[in-house]
Amino acid sequence: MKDASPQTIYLADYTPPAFLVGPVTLTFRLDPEKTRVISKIEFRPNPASQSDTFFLHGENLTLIRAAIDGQEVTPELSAQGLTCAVPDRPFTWEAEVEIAPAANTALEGLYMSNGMYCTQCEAEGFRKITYYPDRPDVMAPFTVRIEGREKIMLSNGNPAGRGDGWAEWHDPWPKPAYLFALVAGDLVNHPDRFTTKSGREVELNIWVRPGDEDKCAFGMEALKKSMTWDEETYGREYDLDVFNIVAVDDFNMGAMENKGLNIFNSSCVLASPETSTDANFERIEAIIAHEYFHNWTGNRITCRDWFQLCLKEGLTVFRDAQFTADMRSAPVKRIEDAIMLRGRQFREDNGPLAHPVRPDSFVEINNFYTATVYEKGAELIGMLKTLFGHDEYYKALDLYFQRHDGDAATIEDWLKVFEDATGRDLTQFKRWYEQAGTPRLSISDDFSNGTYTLTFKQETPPTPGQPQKDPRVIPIAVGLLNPNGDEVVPTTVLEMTQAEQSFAFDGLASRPTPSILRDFSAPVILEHKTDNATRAFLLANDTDPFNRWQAGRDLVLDTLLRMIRQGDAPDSAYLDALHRLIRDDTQDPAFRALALGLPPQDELAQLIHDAGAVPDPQAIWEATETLKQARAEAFQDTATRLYAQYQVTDPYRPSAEQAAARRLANAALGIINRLDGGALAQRQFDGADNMTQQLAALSALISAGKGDAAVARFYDQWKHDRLVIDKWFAIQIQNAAPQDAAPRTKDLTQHPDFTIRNPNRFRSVLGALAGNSAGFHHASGAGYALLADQLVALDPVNPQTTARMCTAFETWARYDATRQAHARAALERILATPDLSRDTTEMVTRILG
Ligand code: 0A1
Ligand code: ZN
Repeated sequence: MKDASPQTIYLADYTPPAFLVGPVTLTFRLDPEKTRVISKIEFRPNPASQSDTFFLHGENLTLIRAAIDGQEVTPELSAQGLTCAVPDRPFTWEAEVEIAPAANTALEGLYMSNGMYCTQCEAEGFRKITYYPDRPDVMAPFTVRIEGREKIMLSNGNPAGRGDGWAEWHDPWPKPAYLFALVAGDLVNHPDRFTTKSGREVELNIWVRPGDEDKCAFGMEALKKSMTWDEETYGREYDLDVFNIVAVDDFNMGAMENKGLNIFNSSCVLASPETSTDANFERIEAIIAHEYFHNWTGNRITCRDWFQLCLKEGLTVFRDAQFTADMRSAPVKRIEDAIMLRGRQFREDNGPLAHPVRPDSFVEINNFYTATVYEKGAELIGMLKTLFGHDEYYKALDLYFQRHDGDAATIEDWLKVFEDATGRDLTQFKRWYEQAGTPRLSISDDFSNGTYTLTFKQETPPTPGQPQKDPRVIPIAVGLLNPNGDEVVPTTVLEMTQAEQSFAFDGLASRPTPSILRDFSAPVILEHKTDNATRAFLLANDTDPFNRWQAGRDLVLDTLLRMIRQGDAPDSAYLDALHRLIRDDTQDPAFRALALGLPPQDELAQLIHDAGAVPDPQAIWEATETLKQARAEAFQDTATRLYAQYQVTDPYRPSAEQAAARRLANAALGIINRLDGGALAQRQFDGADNMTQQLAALSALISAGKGDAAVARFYDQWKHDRLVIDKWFAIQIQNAAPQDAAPRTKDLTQHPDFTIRNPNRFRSVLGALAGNSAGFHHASGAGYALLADQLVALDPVNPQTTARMCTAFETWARYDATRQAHARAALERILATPDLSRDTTEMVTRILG
């Protein structure tokens, strides 16, 4: 049954394009208020299509003139595009349109950021530039001429000439319109070169606003490492003479993989030790890699339609995760990814916005750039690699590149490649792409006559529109440990295919301790009723670093849940086990810092909800505070030692090793800070020569209630640097106590540097509020009301960012009646706003359920 809404688009309705496109020539006459776009496009009827309707997408365009084969025509215009009578043979389409980039605050299509022209065309932004079949299965080579007074004028592909007031670019690789890009402005570059393995000389540039030149070196190194890594790991070489990256301040997402001209949110490329944290450096390296890797997984092989988004995104996220694991620490990366997946994707899968990795319908595709499509999509690739092993995985990938280069492909094509390369049937595996929801895996075991049997049961709760779920293929990596801590059975991948299934291990002298779901081998929730002694044993002895960390996490969850539910005191066995670990200097400092991390309060709320109770965010916050205090008292001496021992004395480098030391030292600072009233934090703040140290100290000072002077000084020091000021806004809200979070946020929205026009700034303030779980969900409803006010104001300016931020409300139905009433009122108020965008309407409607 189809939705009554006329705008819902269904995967099942896909039909091939009626016309195919040959070379595209575009001329831009730049002007902030009236840019002219002149297009010349070769069309030919598509023999694979039943339709002869000539339809071109186009939104907010003023059509000046249109012609077919040189003859003026008068197309029929609508809000979505145009139709026109055309000959039944190849023909040349020409059009001239006018657009107003300076008035474009939605940041889709051609817009202006700080006086610079730039574009964002994914997913459907090209139709705001000119009339075109704006769908990813229509691919063409582009030639672009830019006319303007800007010093630097860039587009996709290779430079094809430039002169006074003009520049030309030619992109020989057929591409869909969503990969089109244009940038023009008074930019400066950080140049470099790269020679590909077959000897192609590539000119590399990072283009930035004057003043940002000194923040490009790290990004450039990351780019070169990515290029080498993709050659060595996947055999993929770069295919143009230039690779340009541009940093833009006003950008809705992280970055965009436009062919040969990646456009980055400046926060995802600019880096310096003074202004960026270790975490920023790691993220920048990963995003540069991600966009670069898209050149093959996304650009050379693209998606047939937007339902196939995970084809490029899941695979590219998987590839960037492999890259980070290779560049840094693989276990640390895996643990961080699992934390992120549970925090964002499991939450999505569990709520009103749950959707399959490959959705089968949407209203606004921009609302489907989600953790499910990206991160769960990447987990599915990881499971294929685990199931088939290294060699078969790369055999399949070679076949994928060979078979589909130049194609707009589907998930069916992708799975067929694996089937053909491995001889296996993936019919059941495909359910991972089609069924939403996180499977829950419960475990029981038995030991008799030397045989140890593990029995697993899988169950996926219903999700919107999908009441019934079928069993999935789940790769469960398992190892068995002896009572003395030795591993008796090394990691073995069990392939679960049934709703309930047993696996036996024989020849064992005694009952082993199982280590299940090693390296987080599948994106499932383990329901393993084990005891704390076993968890402490695994924390001390497991050979799998992920499961060692998981054992620690299970211990802390157990104590926190008992504190919240029963008012128990912090568990001393947990404190002892953690203390043993952090004292052990043979352990990786990054791993110890991760073990000191506490579960997100939102995740605790979800667990309490899953167990059939109503979570109280205030009680969760209080328990977390009590536990932190107990840890501080128990670990004081160790923390003092660790803080001193892990100070980095060498000059700052954003390396994994240095970052690990700073992370552990800053975790120790957080502990000491609870006992010394902020004295050490003040010393660190005063002496810090890098942002990692300075921000950790500032955060500690605010938590200790001693932040006022430091907050003011930090602002004074950094008021010229927009990215640092984003941090300044966020940290004050992240560290606010529950009752202070909304009032503090409200004050900050009145600060002269707050603006809803810049997505980074909006997110740094309102995103920080949404991330302060007890503050946002405060029983007063002030958090909900404030976010609703701001979203109502933002929607007419920037629908895409408004819609994304609505996800803050996705868990509203977990809470008590008072909170629910406040949340519902806030959501209904948003929905009742006149002329609310399609983006936000879809999100709020789905969230309300
Ligand atoms: N494809 C980009 C992310 C991106 C997606 C959508 C956008 O506008 C709706 C913009 C950027 C990536 O995966 O990096
Ligand atoms: Zn991507």
